Amino acid sequence: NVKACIFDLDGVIVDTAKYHYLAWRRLAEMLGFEFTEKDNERLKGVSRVRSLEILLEVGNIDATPEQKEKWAHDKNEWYVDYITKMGADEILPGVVPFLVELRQKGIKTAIGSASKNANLILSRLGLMSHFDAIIDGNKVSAAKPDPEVFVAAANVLGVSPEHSVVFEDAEAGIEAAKAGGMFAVGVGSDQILAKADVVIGSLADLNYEKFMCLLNVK
Ligand code: B16
Ligand code: MG
Repeated sequence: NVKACIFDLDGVIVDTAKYHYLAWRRLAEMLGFEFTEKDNERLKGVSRVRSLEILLEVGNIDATPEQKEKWAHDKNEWYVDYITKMGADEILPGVVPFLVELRQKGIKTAIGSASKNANLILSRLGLMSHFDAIIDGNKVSAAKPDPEVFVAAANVLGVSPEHSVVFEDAEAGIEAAKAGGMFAVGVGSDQILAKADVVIGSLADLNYEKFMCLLNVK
């Protein structure tokens, strides 16, 4: 039985994935190559530094550590510009009612995100109070697919991995959840998230009762 639900942030709780993409694409343009949405799939759930490395690989670009630091910094400035303009309408459908219902049923909730901007996003959208713990890219060192971020979240909640469920939109995140011994719910396309225990289109498809059914089907 489930005692904790741990949510990825970008792409599960808020629609920030598009802003990450716009900012990375702008950097690629500046460096003179095209960065497609398909290329961008590889960056989902991956840390900022690792994302930059993948992007440079796609563009076939060699860079010094100083250049890399500057580009990662520029990308983040553009990204922060976008997210500070976000409104509550960019919270993904179904998120708030599902969080409220989980807690009413005594299930703990946490964020397990690779982002260093998690607190900024959650406070801007008024979502902080819906979570019992927030573990983000500032608190862990190993990036997904390493399970560290989810294991840390379960620890803070005092729940063991087998009683924890992770919601993720990225392949690296699903791998992290499975490596941590947790049940993984993929949010998005079942082609991309084939390694998940179950896949849903969005949290709008779920309420507590349907969620319990999902867990039992597996
Ligand atoms: P930042 P998540 C991840 O967040 C994003 O999916 C990924 O695209 C991004 O590079 C990473 O956060 C780092 O974000 O640059 O804001 O520190 O999906 O784990 O919530
Ligand atoms: Mg994500």
